Amino acid sequence: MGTSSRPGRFRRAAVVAVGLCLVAAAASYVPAQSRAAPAVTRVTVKMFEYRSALSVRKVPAGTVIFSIVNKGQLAHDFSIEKLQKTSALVQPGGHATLKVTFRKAGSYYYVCTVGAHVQYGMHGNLTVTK
Ligand SMILES: [Cu+2]
Repeated sequence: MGTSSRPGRFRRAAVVAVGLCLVAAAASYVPAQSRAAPAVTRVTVKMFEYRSALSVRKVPAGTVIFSIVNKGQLAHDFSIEKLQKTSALVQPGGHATLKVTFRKAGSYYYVCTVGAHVQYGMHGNLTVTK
């Protein structure tokens, strides 16, 4: 005996193996949204004469997309000095986006580089956390 029951046992083992593979595949499947993608933070910057109002003062390290809206009567821009990242010049009523990647935590000084606007108050600090 033994030899006649082998094929059956083998088939059963194969079925179990395939079943386990399916379970493993299902367990390792993670929907795209919950995968650990690099975090992107969105910050709105409203500009007036003469100040820039950020929707948040603190962001986690990573990519930040600044949505800049000029609510003033003069053209303005938004610049992160330390990283030499400056938005396009934004006309009154206009908007622009600026994508900046902050790799290190710290304090990042931002300014409007137009004329003497920084001296009139268009500056501040954005805190980047780990
Ligand atoms: Cu300005």
